[in-house]
Amino acid sequence: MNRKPLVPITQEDVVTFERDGVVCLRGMFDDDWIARMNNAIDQIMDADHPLARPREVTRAVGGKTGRYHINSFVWHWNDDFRAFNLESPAAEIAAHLMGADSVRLFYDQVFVKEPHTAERTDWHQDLPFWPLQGEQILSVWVALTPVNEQNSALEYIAGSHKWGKFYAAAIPDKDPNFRSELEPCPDFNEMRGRPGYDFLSWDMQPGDCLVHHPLTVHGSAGNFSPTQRRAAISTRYFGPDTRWDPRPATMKITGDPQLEQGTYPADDRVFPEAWRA
Ligand SMILES: O=C(O)CCC(=O)C(=O)O
Repeated sequence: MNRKPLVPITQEDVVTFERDGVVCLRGMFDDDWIARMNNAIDQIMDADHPLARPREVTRAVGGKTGRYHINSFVWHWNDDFRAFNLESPAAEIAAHLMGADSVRLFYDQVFVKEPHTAERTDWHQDLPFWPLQGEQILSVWVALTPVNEQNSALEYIAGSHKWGKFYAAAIPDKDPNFRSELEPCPDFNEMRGRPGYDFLSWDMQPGDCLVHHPLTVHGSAGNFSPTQRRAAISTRYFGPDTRWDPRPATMKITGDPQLEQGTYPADDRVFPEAWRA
């Protein structure tokens, strides 16, 4: 299993990430990581563990058996996820793109859309529901299966991380208790074709990844493939400029870190260091 990215990250990748708020990096993870993590996903999807945080949505296409499974903070109870977050190239990729000499793991999240799943991932930004602030925060979304327009490729709106917007947090199971005073994130499907909205999306192979800024607006459609699962792990990392900011309506962190508002979240138990130059 590779520790370093299989392909060098170029200055052009960094410029693209800073300009668009997202970059697609090809062929970064070897086949062993892909096989190990696909297997790990099969293990955790139906696991009955006290720390599991599954969210299930079954909105199926035409009477079929769709399933959208999300799970978060899996590394706390699964060694494959722990290794993936701390020993795969993901952490170095994160450090390189945020220009940091060290990164900590924030958390991991699994997104599996089985064939025939109509549920979309609504347009959203990530940062509004995270108890953090700073510029050195990002996600590495690693494709574990082929990904394309039919089976729920992720879509981004280029440059939206620079709009100065901070939309209300949206969560996929639409928890009615999760309230916010912030402006709701619009349905950007209505903006397609309008000037100023550049929608970005990529067909991907297992081992490719997307790296996105936490204010970049993104979402995905359902999985309309009759056969092809779409599975990805999105690992979130932060660098030294990050500060703890547990605002109202931000998500609960597994491990319940005890941190002072405005400090660097250097809690090794909850946010372990994942990479250092
Ligand atoms: O995979 C998806 O559909 C959603 C991913 C996402 O929102 C994220 O990684 O931040």
